Parts: sequence; C-alpha cells; structure tokens
Amino acid sequence: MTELRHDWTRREILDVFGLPFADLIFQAQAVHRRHWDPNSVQLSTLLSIKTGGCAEDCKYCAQSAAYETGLQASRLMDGVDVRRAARKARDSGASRFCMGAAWRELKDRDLDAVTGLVRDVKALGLETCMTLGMLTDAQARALKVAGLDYYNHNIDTSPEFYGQVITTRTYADRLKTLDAVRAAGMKVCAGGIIGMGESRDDRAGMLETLANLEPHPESVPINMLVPIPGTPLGSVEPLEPLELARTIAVARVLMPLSYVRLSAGRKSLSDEAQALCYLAGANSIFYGDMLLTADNPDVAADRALFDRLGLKAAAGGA
Ligand code: SAM
Ligand code: DTB
Ligand code: SF4
Repeated sequence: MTELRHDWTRREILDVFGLPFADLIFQAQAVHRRHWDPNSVQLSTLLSIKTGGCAEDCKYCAQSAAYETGLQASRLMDGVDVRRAARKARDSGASRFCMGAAWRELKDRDLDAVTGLVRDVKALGLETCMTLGMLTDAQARALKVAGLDYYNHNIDTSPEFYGQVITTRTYADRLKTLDAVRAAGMKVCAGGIIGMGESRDDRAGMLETLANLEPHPESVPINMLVPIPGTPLGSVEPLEPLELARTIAVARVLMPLSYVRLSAGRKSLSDEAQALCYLAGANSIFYGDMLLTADNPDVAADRALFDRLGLKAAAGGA
C-alpha cells in the first residue's frame, strides 16, 4: 500500500528534484509501475470552444485581450461544430474531450449552453473535461449534474512567482475554484506551466501546492511554456527538456495515483525528450493537431512514436 502524503515540505521536494537523474527516474518508475501500466498513455483531445478576448492578463497567454498576438477572437462555438470535433477525436482514439474557453469566469448566462455541450459530448461515449475560468459552487454543481467528469483549473506556478505572471486574479481565487470543483464531486485537473523564467524552487512550490491538496488532483497537467509572440513571455529563454523530465518525475513521486500529463510544449520536444518524459512517469497527453490556439504534434507523429516505444492508448471513455 502506498501512503499518499499531503504534508510535503518545499525542502523535501527540492531534495527529490536534485537527485542524480538516474536515481530520480528509478524512483519515479518504481512508483509508476506499482500503480499503472507503464506502457499505457491516456489521450485527451482539446478544443477551444471560445477563443480570445479574455479579460485576464496571464503573461503567457495568446488569448488575453491585454496583448497583441494577432489572434482572432470568436464567440462560443455552436453545438453542431463541437459534436463534429468530439466525434473526430473519439474516432482518432481519444478517450477524453477537453473544452476550453477564454473566460475569466463562467457567466450564468452561458451555463445552459456549456451544460448542453457536456451532455452532447458525453453521449458520444467520451469522458468530458472543461476549463472555463473561475466557477461558483452552484455552477460547479450544475456542471456535475450535466455529467462533466473533470474540470481543469491550473495554479500555473508557485505562490511566490504567481504575481509576476498574473495580476488580475489571485492564487487564492484559483484554489477557491478548485474547492468548488471538488465539493461538487467532479474530478480535479490542476497543474501549471514551467519555463516561464521561474526557478526550480518555484517549480517545487507549484508541486508542493498540488501534492498537498487532499485528495490529490486526479489529473496534473505539466505544460512547457509555448512562447507566444506579442505576450510578455514571448521570448523567454526555453527550459531544457531534462528539467521537464525531472518535473514530471517529481510529480509522479509526489502524486502516485494521479494522471501526470505531458501537456503543452510537446511540439518543441524531440522524440527522445518525449520518451524520457514517459519514462519519468507521464501517462497522459494532449492528442490532436491543435492545443487551444497553438500547434501540437500531429496524430500521425504521435502514432509513429507510440509504435516505436511500444506504447498504447489507455482504454477509457465514459
Ligand atoms: N481561461 C481559463 C483559465 O485560464 O483557467 C481556461 C483556458 S487557459 C488557456 C488553460 C491553461 O492553459 C492555463 O491555465 C495555462 O496553464 C495553460 N496555458 C495557456 N497558455 C499557455 C502557453 N502559451 N503555454 C503553456 N501553457 C499555457
Ligand atoms: C492545460 O493544462 N493545458 C491546456 C489545457 N489545460 C486547457 C492548454 C494549453 C494551451 C497551450 C497554448 C495554446 O494553445 O494557446
Ligand atoms: Fe484568459 Fe485563461 Fe488565457 Fe488567462 S490563461 S488570459 S484566463 S484564457
């Protein structure tokens, strides 16, 4: 029986981070193999159901209205188009469909439309996930009633670094929405972004917040910054892939039963770097040619890499 801990200190986490690479990967593999099929990876497909024009100032984001990124803002997508995209994702092998909206928070006037989308996607036999910004308790309950399986809401970084990345909402706001999601009985998807110029201490701090949530988030996306020209983080020095593999390995050690998702930023990774991330315990990816606004490896490239590594898509679906 693995003891699930929720009392990790920053020092302990930094010590895991700083292990010799082989020792860290060995530890992550040991944890991973106790709980998961090491050759199986869960596939989630993303769709931006409402793009751009967002009121928040997240310094990494293509969709903030605060920056000139050349992105065309759009209204909430029609159900017919969402269903078409979800069917295509299912037929390509995804088990979960994640719908994202560039909103600061969900407005009650949009609640019927988004719960309708949840029902539609669920009816196709897919697991459902949404990321719509901040939620009230009542909105979270309504999404749960509609059948939403996961809600994604990232804490993005450490409490200390957060203020350098976003000023229009607080870390406490993020945690409050995560509480609402949990209280409504949905699965929590919460992670963050690395490669924004933060220190390793900040990366440890982000994992400390996540690992000390009780229970752990069921899904932990680790995004590598996709630099977006026009945003304040558009020309940050890229983080080395080995540090991404380390971050994934530490997440795996801290949160043994959670899906750890190798998320945004795969397009810039070599096949070898991705293989290291799978070895470090990543067991979920975004699958499909697009993230929300940025490119992702195409389906053919992922299938070819899975074949070479002997990986298979995890069976799933709702
Ligand atoms: N507006 C909602 C929110 O922020 O909660 C949902 C959509 S938002 C685009 C979802 C997450 O994507 C963000 O919290 C952030 O962690 C991640 N993200 C956004 N832009 C990114 C980028 N350029 N590179 C890496 N991750 C990014
Ligand atoms: C998450 O952690 N990463 C996804 C999803 N949750 C919504 C979003 C990644 C966005 C990458 C940049 C873009 O496509 O604009
Ligand atoms: Fe808006 Fe979400 Fe982008 Fe922040 S990350 S600007 S909240 S869409």
